[in-house]
Amino acid sequence: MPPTDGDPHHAARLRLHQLDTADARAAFARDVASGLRSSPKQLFPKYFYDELGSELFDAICLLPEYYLTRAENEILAESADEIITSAAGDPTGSGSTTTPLALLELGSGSATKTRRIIEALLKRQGTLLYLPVDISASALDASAHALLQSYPALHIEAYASDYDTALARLAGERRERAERLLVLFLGSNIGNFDHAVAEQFLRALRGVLRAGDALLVGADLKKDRAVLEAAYDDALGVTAAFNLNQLVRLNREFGADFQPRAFRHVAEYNEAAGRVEIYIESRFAQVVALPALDMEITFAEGERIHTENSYKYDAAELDALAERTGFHCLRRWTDAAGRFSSNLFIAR
Ligand code: AVJ
Repeated sequence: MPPTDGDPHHAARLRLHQLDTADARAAFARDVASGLRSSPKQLFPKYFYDELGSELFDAICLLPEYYLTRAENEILAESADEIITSAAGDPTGSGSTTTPLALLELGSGSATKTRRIIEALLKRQGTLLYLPVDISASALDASAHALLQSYPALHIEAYASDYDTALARLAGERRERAERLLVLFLGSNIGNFDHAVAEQFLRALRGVLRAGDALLVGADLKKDRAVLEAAYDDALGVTAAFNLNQLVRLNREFGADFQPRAFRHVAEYNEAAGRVEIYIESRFAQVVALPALDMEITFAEGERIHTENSYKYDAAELDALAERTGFHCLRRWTDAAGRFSSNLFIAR
């Protein structure tokens, strides 16, 4: 461990904004009630990430079948310097483009992969302002302290929030900032969005940026069904636990009586739609009570709750996505096995 800097709680270098509080719980309750009343039933992936859910996702990233994290980490370890010089509009790497970059990350989680980018930026400009946004306050708090411990020249302004709330807040603050921005949207987080929503989201993000700002988008690539389905239904059952944990969360937060063992995890590649679909499937006919929402939910045998989509892309789709949303895809890096892509979008 590096020596402490006389500020063990990092108070001077950390500001943590909790943007979602009372409203967030009411919105969660509304989403659950309407999602479980609709047909087919659905729950939203952002609700996977309670404290246990965030830990289970970190475990997923270590699974042999879940190649995405390792592939993206390989790209970032190999090419962080090149990514930074391209993002800074400084292809020779001479540092001649002197305006420092600030780093905004959407869905930062444990921010392990981000270290490669942070190190490259610190090497280039000496200090760095890092603005992580994550729905999980616990993950945000833990990762911020770990990063500040590692990097004495780092300052962090963290937002515990969903993306929309954070973007609305950052839009106001962007105007006052002199730095150029590099935005990270890593790990195939964009894969949770339907195509139309992904476009809307990138346009909203573009609205927060200035021309020349950069966005690094991590996107998983289309590939063999067997590889994709194994990545989302691993042999140890960690992804199943991650998915079914959403029922455990409903038990805790809304007094529901879901029996996780009465359901199974399903992951199917829908090749026509280009996405892996994740479901919670009822093993038999049953009725579940949700007292806090004053609801009873009936399941037929085999009936499913759709909990997540994970879209897979190809290069042409990513280039087109950039053009349609006010960006230009300047460069794309892939891992040696060609499974995953890191795409550098520049705001036009
Ligand atoms: C966090 C959305 C990138 O889709 O690969 C992993 C979530 N779900 N295993 C993904 C997830 C099941 C993950 N993202």
